[in-house]
Amino acid sequence: MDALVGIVQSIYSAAGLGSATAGDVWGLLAIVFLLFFSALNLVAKAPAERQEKIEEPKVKPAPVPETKVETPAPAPTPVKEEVSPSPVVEPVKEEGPSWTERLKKGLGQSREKVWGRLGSIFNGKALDEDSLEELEELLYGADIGPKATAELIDAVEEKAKSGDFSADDFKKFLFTFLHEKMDPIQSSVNPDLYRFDSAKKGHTKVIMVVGVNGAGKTTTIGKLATKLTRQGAKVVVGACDTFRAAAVDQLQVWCDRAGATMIRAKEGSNPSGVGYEAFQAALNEKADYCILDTAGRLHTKGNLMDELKKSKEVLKKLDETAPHQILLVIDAITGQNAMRQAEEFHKTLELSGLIFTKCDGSSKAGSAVAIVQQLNVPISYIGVGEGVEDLDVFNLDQYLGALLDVNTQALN
Ligand SMILES: Nc1nc2c(ncn2[C@@H]2O[C@H](COP(=O)(O)OP(=O)(O)O)[C@@H](O)[C@H]2O)c(=O)[nH]1
Ligand SMILES: [Mg+2]
Repeated sequence: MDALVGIVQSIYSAAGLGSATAGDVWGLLAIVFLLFFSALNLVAKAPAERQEKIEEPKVKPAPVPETKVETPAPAPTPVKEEVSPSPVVEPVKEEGPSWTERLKKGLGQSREKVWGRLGSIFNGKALDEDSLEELEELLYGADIGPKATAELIDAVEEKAKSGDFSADDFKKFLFTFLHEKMDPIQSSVNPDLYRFDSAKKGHTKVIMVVGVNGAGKTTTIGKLATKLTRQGAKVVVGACDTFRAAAVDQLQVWCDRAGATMIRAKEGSNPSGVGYEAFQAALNEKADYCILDTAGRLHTKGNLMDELKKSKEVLKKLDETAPHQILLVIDAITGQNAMRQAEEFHKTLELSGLIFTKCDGSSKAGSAVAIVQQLNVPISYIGVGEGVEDLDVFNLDQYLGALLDVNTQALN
């Protein structure tokens, strides 16, 4: 203690404060202890405060990752799934009855209401005047056209009068007669266009599809695109029906299912412009086919028919051999009016082929014979329903066999 008093006395003397006592030393010691503990306290608090300060930035940046997490939520991922329907649309399956069965069923009405009844006129006896008249009436009703009907009656009259014909003979006779009329024209169909040959891959063929509204153009193009892509062909479809948005959407669904690219109209485009753009896109993509779905129009509307001609001509700027096919879709139910449609479209566009649709819902399937004969244009495809499998390449033997209920194998 004395030593401490000495130290304090020397500090007091230096400061001119007089003599130091033991009480002063205790007081000073108490102050020193107080200062020491408060310093200790501060040191102990400091790390905790520092920790708080370090943790602070951890809390603050949280909103950033939060926004980062939120961003993908409205991001295009789910939208993309909607826009790209390819994984959503179920693949078209080849199922159900065979084509021959479908065709036979489809032509059932024509066969039963018209052609089947023809056979019943022949019962092995000679035909009298009444029976011949009935025959004539039925043939006119079958819509094979006045020319074929007149020729058929002439040919049958002599034979029938002699009583040589049974119902079966007559059917076979009809088969041969119609076959001879149509075969030279039908054999001009180029199968390359519908049966894809991978050896010719990359040479773009343009198929222009025309016809009146509701004939079945879009549906047929959808079926055709599906058939071609299934064979490994690359298909681009041009939606040239710029008048009806619903028609474009309908085509889009088919194209998505088929795996075909669809080219839509840009705003303000005219129909021939869309055809041109689609063909250009097909060439760029080295597609095998470019199928153009044109807007339906009445064959009597001159300005619309001219527009179609323009759409055809403009394609030649890209390839002077285009379009490689111009196909007229005819609804079989149309009957006699189908002939007038076909004549007008052919006059404007020089058709290369016909597609007969809805042969399943009509007893007028015979009109195909008259049109082929009159126009000298073959039937390329025939449709007997709304599904993909209800369309196939027109085969004359199959068609006549199904229409007349003749076993074509027995004939050969
Ligand atoms: N029963 C039947 N309906 C068909 C056939 N082809 C097309 N259709 C239907 O006919 C309607 C009109 O067809 P669509 O392709 O829109 O005609 P577009 O106006 O010429 O394009 C649609 O309801 C099709 O499903 C066919 O061969 N048979
Ligand atoms: Mg259409």
